[in-house]
Amino acid sequence: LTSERYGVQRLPFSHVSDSDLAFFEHLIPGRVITDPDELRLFNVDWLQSVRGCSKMLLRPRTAAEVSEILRYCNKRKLAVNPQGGNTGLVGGSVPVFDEIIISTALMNQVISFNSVSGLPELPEKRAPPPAQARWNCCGREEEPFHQPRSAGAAEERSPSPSPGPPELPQPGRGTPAQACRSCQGEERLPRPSPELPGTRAPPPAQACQSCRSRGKVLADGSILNCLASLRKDNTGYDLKQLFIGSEGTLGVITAVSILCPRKPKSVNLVFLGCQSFSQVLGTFTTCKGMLGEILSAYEFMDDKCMKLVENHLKLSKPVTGSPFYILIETSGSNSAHDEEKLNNFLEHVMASGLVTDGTVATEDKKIKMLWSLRERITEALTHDGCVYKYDLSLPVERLYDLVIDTRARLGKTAKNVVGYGHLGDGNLHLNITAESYSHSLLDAIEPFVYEWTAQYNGSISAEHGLGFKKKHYIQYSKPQEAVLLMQQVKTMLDPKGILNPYKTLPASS
Ligand code: 2HG
Ligand code: ZN
Repeated sequence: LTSERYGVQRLPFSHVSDSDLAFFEHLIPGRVITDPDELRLFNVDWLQSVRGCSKMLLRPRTAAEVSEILRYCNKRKLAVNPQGGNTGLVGGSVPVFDEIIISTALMNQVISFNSVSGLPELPEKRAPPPAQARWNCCGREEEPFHQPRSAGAAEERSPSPSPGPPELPQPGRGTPAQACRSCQGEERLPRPSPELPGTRAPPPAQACQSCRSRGKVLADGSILNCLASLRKDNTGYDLKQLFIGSEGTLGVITAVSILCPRKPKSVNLVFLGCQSFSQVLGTFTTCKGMLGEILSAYEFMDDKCMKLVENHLKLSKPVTGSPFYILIETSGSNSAHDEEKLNNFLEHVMASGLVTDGTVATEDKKIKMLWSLRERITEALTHDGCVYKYDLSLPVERLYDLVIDTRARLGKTAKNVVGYGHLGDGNLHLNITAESYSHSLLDAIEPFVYEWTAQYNGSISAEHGLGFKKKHYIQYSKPQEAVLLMQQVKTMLDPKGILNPYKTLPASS
C-alpha cells in the first residue's frame, strides 16, 4: 500500500457507511462498484507503483450526477479520488487510502463538432444539454486507449496524440491532471500551428488555447460552466486554466473541448543516429532553420532506452550503432514541397557530419513502426524492474548532463539510467530502473535530481504533474509565495479538503 511504503497518515475523513452506499445506489443505480476484485484495477496506477484501498467506485454519466455525488460527499466529509484514464505517472490518479473513486469513464461522448471553426458547439444549443466530455481531435488510428473516436477524426481533423503511454486527456481528475498535462506542454494535443519547438505539443501559450475544460463541478457540488467554444474570450480571470493541471484537487471536470487543426495532408518521419548529444543539439538547430513551419516533432532517445525497447518488446530499429537517436516529424499540406525540404535538410546534416545514419518514412506503416520505438519506451521500462521516473524541464544544452551525472552518482546501485524526451520543449524524461523498490536508492536520487534541476531554474515536472509522489518537491520549482497562494485557492474551493487529498500540494502549515 502507498500509505505504508511512504508512511502517510490518513486524514480524519468519514468512512463509507451502509447509508452512504444506499444513497449512491439510489442516485446512480447499477453504477456503484464495491466488489473488491473489480475495484483492484482502479486502486492501482498504470505503473503499478502506488496502491490505495478504496472500497467504492462511482461511475456517473452526467455533470448533474457528479454534482449530487460531491454535494453529498462534502456534507458527509467523505474524501474522493476523481479518476480519468488512470494513466498518471506520479501517483495522482489512484486513492491513497479509502477515498471514493469517481470514475469519468462513462463520460466519453463526443457531443458536437463545428467543422468550420474546428471547435465544438456549445451544448446549450441542444436539448437536453448534455454534460459529457467533448472530444474533437484526439486519437491517432492506433491509439490503444479507450478514447472515443472523435467527430474531428471523421472530419479529417488532425490526430494529435503522440509519444508516450496513456495519459490521454479524459475528463475527471483527468482533465485537471492529464489533459492538463497536455495543455501545458504535454505531447498529446493537436498541433495548432507551425513553428513548433520539438514535439507534437503546441507551445504552452497555444496549447492553453487548444484545450478548454468547460464544465466543472466544485467540491460543494456547484456546477461551473465556462464558455469553451469560442476561439477568443478575454472576460475576467481565466478560471479554466486554474483547473487545468490541478489534478482533481479543485474540482471534477465533466466536459472539455479541444481545438482541432485539420489533419495534415503530408506527414514524413525520419529516424537518425548521432554520435554525441552536441550533435543532437546541432541537428535540432539546423532542423528548425531548414524545416521551420513543417516541423511537428523532434524527439531524442539515448541508446540505453533503445536497448530496452529491443530487449523487452522485441522491436528493432532501422539504424544502429549510435549513442543517440532522433525522430523528426514534418506535417504539411504539400508533399512535394515537404519532401524537397526534408531531403535538403537530410543532405545537409549528413554532409556536415551531424548525423551518421538515418531512414525516412512516408508511408503510414513505417511511420507507425518508427513512432513505436519512441512511444513504447515507457512500456519497455516497466518490464525492466522498478522504475523511478523524472520528468524535467531544463535548458536544452544541459539536458543530457543530468543523465550522465545521475548515472555516475548511482553507479551499480541502478540497473539502467536512461534519458529521452521532447528535446524541442527542453523536456527530459530521466528514468532509472532497479530490480526492486529501495528506499536507499530513492534517497540517492532525491533530492539530488531536484537540486540539480533547480540550479538551472528548471522544472521538476514538465508535463506529468506532482500527484502523490512529487508534491513535497514543489518548492524546487515554485517560490514559497506561489505555493501559499495555491494552498489558499485550494482551501477556498475545497474547504474540507475532500478532493483528491494527499496530492499536488504539501499540507499547509
Ligand atoms: C513520454 O513522453 C511520456 O513518453 C512518458 O511523457 C515519459 O515514461 C516517461 O518517463
Ligand atoms: Zn513525455
